[in-house]
Amino acid sequence: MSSSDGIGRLRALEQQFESECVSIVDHRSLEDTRARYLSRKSGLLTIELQNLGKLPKEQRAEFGRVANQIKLKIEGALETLQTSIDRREKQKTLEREALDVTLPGNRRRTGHRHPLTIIRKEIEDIFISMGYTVEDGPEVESTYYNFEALNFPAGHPARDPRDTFYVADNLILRTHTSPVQVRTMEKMQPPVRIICPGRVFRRDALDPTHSPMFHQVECLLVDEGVTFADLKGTLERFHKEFFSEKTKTRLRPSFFPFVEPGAEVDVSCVFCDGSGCRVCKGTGWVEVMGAGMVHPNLYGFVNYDPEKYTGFAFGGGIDRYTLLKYNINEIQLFFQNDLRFLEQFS
Ligand code: 2U9
Repeated sequence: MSSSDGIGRLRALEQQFESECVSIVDHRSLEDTRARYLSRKSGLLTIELQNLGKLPKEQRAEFGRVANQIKLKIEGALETLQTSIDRREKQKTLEREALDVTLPGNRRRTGHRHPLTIIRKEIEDIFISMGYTVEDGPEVESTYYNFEALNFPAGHPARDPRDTFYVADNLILRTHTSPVQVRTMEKMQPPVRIICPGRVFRRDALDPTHSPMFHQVECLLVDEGVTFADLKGTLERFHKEFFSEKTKTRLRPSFFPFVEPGAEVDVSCVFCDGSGCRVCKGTGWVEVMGAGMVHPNLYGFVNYDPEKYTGFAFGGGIDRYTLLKYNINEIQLFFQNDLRFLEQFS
């Protein structure tokens, strides 16, 4: 093999490399080309250099010099290509992953309280600020706590299975939250100052203002020297806090087995301020609660001394207070879970 043949092959290789360079467009083609020319075992240029020893001695130096020159040239060209491919890939990634920070964000749908929960908490907060605590009790209740201990005589119509949901002979779904008060009195001596919010159940037909399941809040205060004036003052303060300072409260005589005397509680109409409208049917007043002084008979059931203690109690529907507060006329809306309705109360 003559030196000029050898160098000719080297130059041909150099040209072949140069023409191949245009097709190097990514890392893969770059590495393929690098391997084809420079791989340690089978690179085209490596093989030429391995054949160096077969050349006549005097030609080896020249051949070696040219081969190394071409090797450096190939390495340099690949290095430059590598840099520009890297830059191009990086640019592509940036374009692909570009964020337009001016785009409107996705609306996050967060949950919120049910209107009845909002109002229950509002009522609780008012009573807590007046020194009451909140008590809870079972929804499935014995007829003893729901009726007997509350002075309902045997055969009272409220005990009838047409009015009350029976689970077993002496077991019912509570018809009011009053059993919680009896249970609390059993556990502690006066002074007692509690409110009891919760679900209650009555066999009422569905209509815009009635539901077989609704929510009550009842209040009980027992201590020495508690009078009807304390009851009136507490009701007045509560309604002013809940509706507005303008709200007036009035009591009308009424009867409930567990209080004596008993009263129905009206507030001046929150919509017309008492001048008469559709909600108050022109009377200027809306009924919101029942109330009274705790019947002395009840103290016998819970071992309180009726000579020493007196107390007042009252109760109303949380659903009714919510209807009035938000000017809604349909109790069913609270239980249908229609988001178009519920979303208005966040
Ligand atoms: C005990 C003693 C007395 C709570 C009272 C009422 C009158 C009353 C109803 C109004 C509308 C419930 O939601 S409603 O159907 N409540 O009329 N509740 S006095 O009296 C008690 C409670 C517990 C131990």
